[in-house]
Amino acid sequence: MKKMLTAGLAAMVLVLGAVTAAAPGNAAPPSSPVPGQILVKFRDNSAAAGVLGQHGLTDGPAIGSTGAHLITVPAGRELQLVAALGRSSAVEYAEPDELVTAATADPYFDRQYALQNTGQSFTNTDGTVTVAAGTTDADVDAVEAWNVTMGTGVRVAIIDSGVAVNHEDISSKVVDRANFSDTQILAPEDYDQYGHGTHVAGIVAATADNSLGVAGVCPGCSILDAKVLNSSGSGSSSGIAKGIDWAVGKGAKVINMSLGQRVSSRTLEAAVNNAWNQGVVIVAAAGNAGTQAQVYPGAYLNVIAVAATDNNDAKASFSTYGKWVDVAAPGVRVYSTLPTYTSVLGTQNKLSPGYDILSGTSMASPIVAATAALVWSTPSGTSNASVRAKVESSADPITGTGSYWAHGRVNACKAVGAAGC
Ligand SMILES: [Ca+2]
Ligand SMILES: [Ca+2]
Ligand SMILES: [Ca+2]
Repeated sequence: MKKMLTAGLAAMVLVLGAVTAAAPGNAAPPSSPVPGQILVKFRDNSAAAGVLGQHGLTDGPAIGSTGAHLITVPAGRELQLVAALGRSSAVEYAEPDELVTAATADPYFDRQYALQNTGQSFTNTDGTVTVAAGTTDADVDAVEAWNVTMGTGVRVAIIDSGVAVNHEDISSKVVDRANFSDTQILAPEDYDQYGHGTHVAGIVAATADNSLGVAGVCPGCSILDAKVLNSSGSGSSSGIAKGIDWAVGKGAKVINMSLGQRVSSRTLEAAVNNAWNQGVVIVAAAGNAGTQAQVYPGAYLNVIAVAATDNNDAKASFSTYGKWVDVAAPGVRVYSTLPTYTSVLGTQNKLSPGYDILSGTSMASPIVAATAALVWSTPSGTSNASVRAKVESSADPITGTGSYWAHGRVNACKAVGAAGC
């Protein structure tokens, strides 16, 4: 007899009946120069040394084929020297070397407090859910992490209800898929009729900077879509074990399981241990019971179990917690991709098609999975043990650390060794 899994771990969203629409926009920071250097192109390079010398500067290396030279200047004087050199007739142009941060030109980026919390409040597109202002920097510092890596090409397996095949912001990230559920794929909607896997996948890897929707925490990641939950959100230990094996064979570096069951399964544990022994980082939701009750696979030793926090870095009331839980991540009112057709979760929770909010440790787990994927493409990415250790040791020790969860709320910026966390 199959043991039935719980139907994903998304809690009901709260419908608050708010009426104001959120203004679209993006959170691109103002531009600023890289300290201590500027770019100068001379009309005649033979004049360079003389012109630069008048300002106490020396010539620097050429920038590829551009003809511009990278000139070292005293920090803080970049703009002043750009202006002064620009007035010289020997100079074709002088400009600051602009600090480039990951673009965030995704229309709903400002709803993604989990990635960058500026204390924003917002109302979802159809006006049914208002998210109250949170606490600045109660987030995983994803934008800062992207200055180091966007996780290009790292494969994350989403063991879930499938990923919609026609979604503008996530479907193209799926590099392979397989169905281990009892749903027969007869129509495009059957790939994720439930709606859970599409939301989880978007949290990991929605395309960034495409002027559409949202951004994943690991925008460069690829998705392996293992459908183990059927159109009602149910599956079996055996199905999930098959999904894990498949993901390992397809080169997954991280496996996310936003699902769980109350009873341990030796088959499921064996699949998890095999994946770990093959070098995969495994992440799972801690559960939404609001108690300390263990949930599997999250409770297995080789799985990072994830609790949910809100936009004030407080434990979500629904989140399972306890010392067996490894880390926390935002899981309350997380904005991500949804099927564009009517999904089961969408109907249950009165969600807008395309994008909307879901809450649950199901939403927290993929944030951690994506963070692990980013770490794989840094110098810490030498083994799954090393990646896991980095994700856990770099977490911010928010209130509850050591009791609600062992290691804190994850911080992608610190995990990848970026500056400005
Ligand atoms: Ca931040
Ligand atoms: Ca996008
Ligand atoms: Ca921070």
